Amino acid sequence: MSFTTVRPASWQVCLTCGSELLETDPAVRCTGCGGLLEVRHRPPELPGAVLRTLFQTRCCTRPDTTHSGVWRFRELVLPGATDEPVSHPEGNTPLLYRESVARWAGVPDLFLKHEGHNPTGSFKDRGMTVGITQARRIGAQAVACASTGNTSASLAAYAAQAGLPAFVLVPAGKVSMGKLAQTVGYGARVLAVKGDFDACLRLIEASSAELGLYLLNSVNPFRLEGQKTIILELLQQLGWEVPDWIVLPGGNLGNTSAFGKALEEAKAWGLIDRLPRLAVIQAAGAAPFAAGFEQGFRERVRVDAETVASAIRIGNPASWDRAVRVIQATDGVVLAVSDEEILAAKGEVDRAGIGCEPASAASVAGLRRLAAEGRIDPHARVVAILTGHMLKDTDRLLGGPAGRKKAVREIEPTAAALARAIKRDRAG
Ligand code: AN7
Repeated sequence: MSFTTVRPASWQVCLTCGSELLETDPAVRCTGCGGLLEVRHRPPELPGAVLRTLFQTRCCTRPDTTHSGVWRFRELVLPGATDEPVSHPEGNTPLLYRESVARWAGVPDLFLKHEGHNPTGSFKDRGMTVGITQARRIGAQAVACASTGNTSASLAAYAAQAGLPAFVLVPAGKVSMGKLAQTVGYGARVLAVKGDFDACLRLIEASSAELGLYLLNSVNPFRLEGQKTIILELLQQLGWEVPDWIVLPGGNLGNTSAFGKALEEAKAWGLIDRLPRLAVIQAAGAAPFAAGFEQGFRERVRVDAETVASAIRIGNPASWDRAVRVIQATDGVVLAVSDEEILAAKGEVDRAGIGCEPASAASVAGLRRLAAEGRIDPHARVVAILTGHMLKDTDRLLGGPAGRKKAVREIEPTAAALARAIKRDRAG
């Protein structure tokens, strides 16, 4: 299409061939070349300082969609949408400080942005409220995704709210019970594919259009518009003072892409005056992007993924091209950490009384290593993103049946047995 008159509030552009599509085009990829799409907005009419005040006044208003941590920023998310969004509401997640975690990471000025406080327990809700709102706008009859678990739980919840049938493909036997239970409970149809996540995504991408399913994986650019608000909200919480680094886990690289877009727009539109650097952390057994970074992104890397952090067990990240641009634009780094480092970081976050799922702890594990190696200055202000709630993946917490027996001791219902047990524990 071509724009002969005034541009609409938003439109889509293919990042590979530059073709432009209407904002309401239902295609999830470029219809010409198959490239990834990006939503572009006309710059807001209000200057940055006025926007900041507007966002602030919406924080403590009526508990409706204005109050949502996504739709509070609607001018930067989906400015042309006039219909009421499908919102829980979501977002408004805390920015936490815990001295013990900061000390362990080696960076005293560390905040943890806990996206596990979203309605279904992960950051995915921020993307899904926009994705499902867009599904409604284009008249989708059913929605679908491939998932390592969190996307499916979120899709199921928002599809239920919108009254849309939802279908999810998950790698058989590789998704935590909590995430599966959520997905089933919200009423989605779960199809366990005998293959890994990458096979699930390939399958649903190839078949969704033919089956009449609107695809809501993060290849869908509207998901990313919602996930941008993690950045907008944390900047607002910091009084729009830009941190030096933002550290996040990387799997399919949707968040990495969304974060970069949010930051570049925030700078272009006068909300902030400089960009922070991004550090993307992958699990060593699922680290194609870290391998790509090491070789200057000369070529796209794919691996067979394996890690305890099941949420990021992804070997062929869909948003690769977008994420490469973001690392280059923010002078970012990409690092792989071992499962042992991830579990050690999770232990620290859990014992600080916060808790998170293993994939989330990758950000804290990576930060510790980057600080120890001098790649992040210990005096830097850092925000690390915790992407999912502690209860999302409890399989590791109790260490299987044997570990559970040790962690949760059974006693007789007598005062003597109770006293004995407590004495023993206090003695260490
Ligand atoms: C807790 O649910 O891909 O790099 O299908 O659940 O934006 O993909 C989950 C990803 C990090 C990685 N932390 O984010 C899915 C899925 C948690 C996650 C990631 C995921 P991206």
